[in-house]
Amino acid sequence: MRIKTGYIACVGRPNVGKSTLINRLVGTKISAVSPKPQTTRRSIVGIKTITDEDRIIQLIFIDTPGIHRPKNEISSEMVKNAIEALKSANLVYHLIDASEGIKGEDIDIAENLKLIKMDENTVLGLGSGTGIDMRIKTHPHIFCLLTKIDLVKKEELLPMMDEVGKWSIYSEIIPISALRGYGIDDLLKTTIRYIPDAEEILYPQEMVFGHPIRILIQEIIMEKIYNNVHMEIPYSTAVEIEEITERENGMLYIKATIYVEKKNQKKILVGKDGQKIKQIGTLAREEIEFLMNKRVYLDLWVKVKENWRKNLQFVKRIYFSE
Ligand SMILES: Nc1nc2c(ncn2[C@@H]2O[C@H](COP(=O)(O)OP(=O)(O)OP(=O)(O)O)[C@@H](O)[C@H]2O)c(=O)[nH]1
Ligand SMILES: [Mg+2]
Repeated sequence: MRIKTGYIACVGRPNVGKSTLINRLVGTKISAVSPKPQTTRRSIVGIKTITDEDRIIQLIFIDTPGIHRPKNEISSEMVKNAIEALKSANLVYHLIDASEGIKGEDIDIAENLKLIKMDENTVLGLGSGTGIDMRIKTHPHIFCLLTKIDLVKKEELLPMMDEVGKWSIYSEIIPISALRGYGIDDLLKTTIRYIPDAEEILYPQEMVFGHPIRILIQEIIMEKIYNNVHMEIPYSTAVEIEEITERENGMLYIKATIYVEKKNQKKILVGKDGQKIKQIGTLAREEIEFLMNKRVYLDLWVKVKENWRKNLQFVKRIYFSE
């Protein structure tokens, strides 16, 4: 039996479709998606295991926070977390949103990726304050994925493919639409060609989510907030899962606290007569029930924690510890 396995890090600017792609590749929702940039706050590991007659292939995808210029403790930790994911990668997908065209930030990321391909010891500076000493062992191949091609005409796509080709960084350039599923089979087939042989697979075959279940629940609640609450408020929101208990009747009891930074944000999040928080709770509960195939009681609390985004200890506790 031949075994192949490897880590594939998915990086790019915020909102280019990294999480949508990861969900599509592993075949189920594991990472939050929203139209707002900076939805993903920590790297999320999703696993796809393909078995056929004579081989097992395990692809370990790492979704990462969008790389941007950080403004506070949480965004700087997010960018560091994204860059850390490159350290273990055998292959990197650099996503560029074709519907928006190539931006300066895409070029900055590409230039930094070029360094990790070539140098043993690289200090990556993707955004100020994020210089990270890389000590690359893997020298990953890098694919350019031009995303959201369902929104782009062919005449517009071809010049973009030419342009990124000139950068001489990418082993492959593949246009995709993660939303519609275009180009995904081609991407998977090509990916498998670049994944090394291995002695054994790293995760059990049936596993798709590489973290404790608490983190999946946190992602789901966060996603409902990003998609249902007014403009800036999701950015001031943090979700902490405090308890998950299986009750005797088989029901899962989940207690979560949603932190906001100011009193008036709490008012908006709770809504008139508690309508907003109830809507978020219902949407999140339905999705958790679907994913876990269990009845769920979701107990949501809203608390104010002033300026938590600048509180490194708090940020680490909620998002960067397992
Ligand atoms: N039309 C179209 N929209 C897409 C596609 N892929 C993603 N989107 C949309 O783009 C938005 C951002 O998608 P995400 O997957 O959250 O993007 P991301 O790169 O993970 O964003 P961050 O986590 O904020 O860095 C969402 O509204 C998606 O529905 C696509 O192939 N076509
Ligand atoms: Mg994301």
